[in-house]
Amino acid sequence: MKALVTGGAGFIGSNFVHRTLQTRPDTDVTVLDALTYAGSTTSLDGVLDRVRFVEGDVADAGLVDRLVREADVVVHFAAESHNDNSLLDPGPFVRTNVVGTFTLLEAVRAHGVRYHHVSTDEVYGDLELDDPERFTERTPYNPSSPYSATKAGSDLLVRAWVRSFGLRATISNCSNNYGPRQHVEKFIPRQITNVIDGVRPKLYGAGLNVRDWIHVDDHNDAVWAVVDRGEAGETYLVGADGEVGNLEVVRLVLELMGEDPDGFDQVTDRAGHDLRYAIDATRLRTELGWSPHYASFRDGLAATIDWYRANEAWWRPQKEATEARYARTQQVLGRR
Ligand code: NAD
Ligand code: TDX
Repeated sequence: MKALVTGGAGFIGSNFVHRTLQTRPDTDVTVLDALTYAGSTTSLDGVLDRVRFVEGDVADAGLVDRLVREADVVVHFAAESHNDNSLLDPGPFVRTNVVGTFTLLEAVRAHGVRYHHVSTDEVYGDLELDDPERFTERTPYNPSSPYSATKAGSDLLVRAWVRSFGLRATISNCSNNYGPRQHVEKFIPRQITNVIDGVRPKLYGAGLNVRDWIHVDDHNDAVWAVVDRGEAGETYLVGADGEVGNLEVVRLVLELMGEDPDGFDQVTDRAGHDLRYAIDATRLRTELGWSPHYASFRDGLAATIDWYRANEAWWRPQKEATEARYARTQQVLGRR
């Protein structure tokens, strides 16, 4: 099978490429990635000679048309992915997430290629801490941030292209991923690399917010399950019953790294901060037979900490610029 993987030099996309070549070695993988600040070919170390790597933009219609024409399936990970950045500068989110997805859909439509759209649970907005219902495939869209609004927009384009043009497309909406090769701007790697640097972790507000953590390999196995066995035109939610509060995550990172669990700083909260995400993945489990392999968040987190300790050469180049961006975000928020 010839797979075109967009965003394959980013966190989830690069793990998808590694896992695909491990578990389905016959797959012929082409990666299309613009190598923004969030992408690096170092994330494909060890497999670069087994893939075709194309540096380019998913909104480049000519390039996208050429690559899609040659593929059996397109798996679309490329996106601007960080909520905090979308508060400072939403423009690239609209361009990559909305216009980029539109560009792919037009190419997929022209060439009749199977398309899988990787999306997020954030399109559903947030839940109260005591909401008895979790997100399901029937939850109405209600995004909060520029990031999640552009992801919601891209999902709706896919749904419209299915209905209007009969596209062979599926969508998966997953909860928060963790694991190796995640950019240090994101919550867990930021705190792990802070602790390695002797800097106290930064918790937004009181840390009451809850995220539903899933290991990136479990997410990527779900993506293949949907590509292989999902019904065209359908949406599947992906989650591993991994709800943990942010305060507890920070304390666990510190504890696992041999530090005082109370050795963190509380900083200005994120504007519009979603309170809680939680996924009901019954459909994926029952209809497609998927289940997660990482049973315990604690064990998965410990393995992730080991990875960051062993791979400083991978993350060190990102760290300074990321913390400078956070200092600017705090300044902007502080003036409100
Ligand atoms: P990431 O920011 O780590 O990687 C994004 C990749 O896309 C980078 O390699 C970047 O260079 C590339 N890219 C950005 N703009 C591009 C463009 N215009 N053209 C081509 N390539 C471009 O993101 P991630 O965390 O790996 O997320 C991947 C996908 O999964 C996204 O669509 C995101 O919305 C979705 N998702 C992420 C999570 C999560 O917890 N990280 C959860 C659910 C869904
Ligand atoms: O320094 C921090 N301190 C902190 O308390 C950072 C960076 C984050 N947080 C909080 C904010 C969130 O409640 O931690 C939680 C997780 O933050 P992020 O890692 O930025 O993730 P989130 O905003 O939940 O979005 C993630 O999951 C859904 C991904 O970045 C998205 O791409 C995905 O769609």
